[in-house]
Amino acid sequence: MIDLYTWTTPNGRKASIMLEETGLPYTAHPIDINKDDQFAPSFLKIAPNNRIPAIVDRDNGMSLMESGAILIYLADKTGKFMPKAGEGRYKVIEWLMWQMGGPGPMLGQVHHFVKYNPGKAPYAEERYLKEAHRLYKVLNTQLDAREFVAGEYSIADMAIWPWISRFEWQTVDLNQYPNVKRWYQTIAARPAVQRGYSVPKDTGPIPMPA
Ligand SMILES: N[C@@H](CCC(=O)N[C@@H](CS)C(=O)NCC(=O)O)C(=O)O
Repeated sequence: MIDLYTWTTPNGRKASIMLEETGLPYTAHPIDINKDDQFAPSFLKIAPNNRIPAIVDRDNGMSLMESGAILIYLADKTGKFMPKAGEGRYKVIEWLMWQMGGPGPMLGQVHHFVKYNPGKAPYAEERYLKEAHRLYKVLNTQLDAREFVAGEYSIADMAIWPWISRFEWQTVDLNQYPNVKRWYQTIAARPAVQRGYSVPKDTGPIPMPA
């Protein structure tokens, strides 16, 4: 049994989608980051960076924060969605790290400046939108000859997809990136992804491109 501490954000959904995909039993505990639940001393004991997601594995008592670490842990625990060794494993880690260092922080800045504070910082809006389009182009190119980013459907796809699901916030037209659009729709159709998207509460249907 896994305890998942999460909220309805891209980083949180990575973990709930993986838990749904693996079929591991888990309990979701909402950490409402709009109400500062992430600063509660009980949460800081398992997530000292005061950010979601975090898990506690009741099988061994281990706690983990950082979505990338959580995905690797759950893949290793179940033997699913990441090769156990060899080049395939490192390709999955490569694209997982690309997400952690690229789309996560950069698209997060797009949400901050373009969606929530438009017109306040034109330089930042231009800078982060330019970077967002660069990252979408990289992803589109990677998906040119592949169905998924690193071979088989993996934790790398599960890490990237929730960030792309905010394409409307990012003012990105997925029709500009046809491989990303096809990949996005394929993953959105997975029942486990649909269930994981609604954890810890339903926020409406998955956004779909026109
Ligand atoms: N690198 C972290 C980032 C986690 C993160 O930024 N989580 C956001 C929600 S998506 C959060 O908890 N924000 C709370 C806050 O800003 O105080 C991860 O991948 O787990």
